Amino acid sequence: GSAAFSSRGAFILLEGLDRSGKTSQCERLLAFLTDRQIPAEIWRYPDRRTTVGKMISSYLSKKSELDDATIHLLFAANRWEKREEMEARLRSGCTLIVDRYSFSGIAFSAAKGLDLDWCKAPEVGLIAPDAIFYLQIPPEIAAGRGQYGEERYERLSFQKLVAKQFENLMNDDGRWHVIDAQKGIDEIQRHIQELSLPVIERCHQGAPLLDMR
Ligand code: 2DT
Repeated sequence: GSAAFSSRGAFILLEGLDRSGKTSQCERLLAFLTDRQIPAEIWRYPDRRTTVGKMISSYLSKKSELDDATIHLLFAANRWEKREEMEARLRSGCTLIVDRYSFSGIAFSAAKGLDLDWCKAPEVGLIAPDAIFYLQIPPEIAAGRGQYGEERYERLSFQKLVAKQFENLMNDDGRWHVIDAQKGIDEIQRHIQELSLPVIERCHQGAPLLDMR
């Protein structure tokens, strides 16, 4: 690109309930972009590989107990500890397809009854996504896609509360795209591809990185 612009990758986020199909859509989008020679990689949160991530993983698998505020801050810390690397990857031109981020962090904790503004506060200053695809599915349908695992939060009653919080977080700033997750895998993927390409193009043309606020 022109020296006047800093060409960068796009931050594309997929959010949704468990079983909404986020992970397969991330993988398909990666294959699509890679085919088109667009540098891209998948990131996911929580990143269970770090020290903080191991504490989160132990909590999720019920091997340890933490109070709601503490686990909330650990999830946020797990994003903060990757912030610098995320910025460097984006600035190097790589598009990041991210499986869950701050909105999962806020929705899951607010669903437990924590104050919404308190939940949002530790996210402020993180890098914000350029596009958010919310894979919308009625919690009952998601639950019907097979048995939930053993992890914490994998209960229909709680997933319903989380869905409400997600819907509350969406806004019309142009970054949020609600995708009907009951459509076929290919149709959903085509929709995500069509909406992602112009965003990636804009970022390559030098659109500034966004901050969570
Ligand atoms: P996975 O099953 O996708 O690994 O998610 N969660 C996730 C939070 O409560 N806060 C967060 O900040 C994030 C990123 C969602 C594990 C569970 O952790 C929840 C499901």
